[in-house]
Amino acid sequence: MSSPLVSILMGSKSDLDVMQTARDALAEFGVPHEVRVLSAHRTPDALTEYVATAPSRGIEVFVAGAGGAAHLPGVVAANTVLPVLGVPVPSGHLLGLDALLAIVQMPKGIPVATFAVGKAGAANAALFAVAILATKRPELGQRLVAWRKTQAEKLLKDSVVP
Ligand code: RP5
Repeated sequence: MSSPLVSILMGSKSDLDVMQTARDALAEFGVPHEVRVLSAHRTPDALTEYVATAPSRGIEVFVAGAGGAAHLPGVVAANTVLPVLGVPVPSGHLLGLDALLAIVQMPKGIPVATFAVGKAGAANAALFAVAILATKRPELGQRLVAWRKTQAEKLLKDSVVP
């Protein structure tokens, strides 16, 4: 795979089941990416160092998933002006509502785009990353159009419920 364009970050290995969905979607589009487990509160120095050096490796978009008091996407956004797509991961007693509110309620000035809780959000964040990259790469835009066409065809094929 050529040098990564997207960084998929997660706060814990326990987020991998959800974030694998983003990884699979990027792989489906042939978008080179790298995946790291780095935590805003457990490994803050390693996280800021990683985010600071990512653009020099060609990273253009971050997809960051975390659960609980999900600081990760906000801390990534605090350290870069590249787009940060936040995925609330369901974990613990509040099942992702905590992470959703933590990510979506970023105070004015440091934006994080927030997606749905769980695998749907992880998939959509990856599709959104492809859309961002497609603004400068027409072939990716064509792949997105074809992907949506296939999705619609599948739905229509099974649209008649016997
Ligand atoms: C967050 O805390 C992680 O993103 C994860 O969703 C949650 C729980 O982490 P573990 O205790 O499972 O490592 O930092």
